Amino acid sequence: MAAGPEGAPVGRRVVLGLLGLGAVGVVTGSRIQAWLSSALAPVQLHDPTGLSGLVPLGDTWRYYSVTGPVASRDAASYSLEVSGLVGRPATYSLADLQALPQTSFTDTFQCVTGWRVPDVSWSGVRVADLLEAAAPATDAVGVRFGSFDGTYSVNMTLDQARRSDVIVALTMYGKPVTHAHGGPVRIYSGSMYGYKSTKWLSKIDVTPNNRPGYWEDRGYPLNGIIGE
Ligand SMILES: Nc1nc2c(c(=O)[nH]1)N[C@H]1C(S)=C(S)[C@@H](COP(=O)(O)O)O[C@H]1N2
Ligand SMILES: [Mo]
Repeated sequence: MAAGPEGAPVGRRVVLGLLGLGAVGVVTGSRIQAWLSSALAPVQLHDPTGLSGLVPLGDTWRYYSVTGPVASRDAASYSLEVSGLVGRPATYSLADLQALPQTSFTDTFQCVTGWRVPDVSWSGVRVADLLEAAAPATDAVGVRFGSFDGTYSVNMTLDQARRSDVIVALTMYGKPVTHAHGGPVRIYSGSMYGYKSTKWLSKIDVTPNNRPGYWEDRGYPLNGIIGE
């Protein structure tokens, strides 16, 4: 598996230094992307053929895990817990999720570090539907997506999580989501950078706040919407 800057655990200071946040303060996702792209651009100068310039950061997948290898879960052992500040907590098996209405769309996958993969088809259950079934309490503010890797987490506001392109993804390219891509079930959040899409999803926790998740705690914007 390829290891990118997001493939290994790094300390907060390292990431803040990498992003230049210590000097410039808060920046938006698009500025981070622009900065990283320009910071990484010199790599291409070492390519005497110039061919790598045709695929600046590559239209190819990187497989990220901040925890290294993750034990796989199959259809029988998988479960997703929806809990927290809700009136109706629930636990879904993979079959339960497959039995719910599915949403499909094709989109460009975009990591904040600059790589992107066009024309990825996804299908799965809208997070909005699971939230509606769970009946969030009136004082609920955010949603925390947890992973069975034991470490990764992502927060969104309830409004963000209810966007129609935020799904609990069961298929990718028309097939079950592979383990490397966070299967059997991951989040795909279409209008947000890749770090908002929790792999190996195990928990949707409705929270009284919108506290930073794994990468947000290490310098990435809490609002990961592309272009904002
Ligand atoms: N559990 C978990 N989810 C994760 C990550 C991770 O390291 N662990 N990396 C995030 C980042 S930064 C990106 S760009 C995408 C990458 O998805 P992929 O590994 O399927 O290419 O997953 C996101 N979700
Ligand atoms: Mo990413």
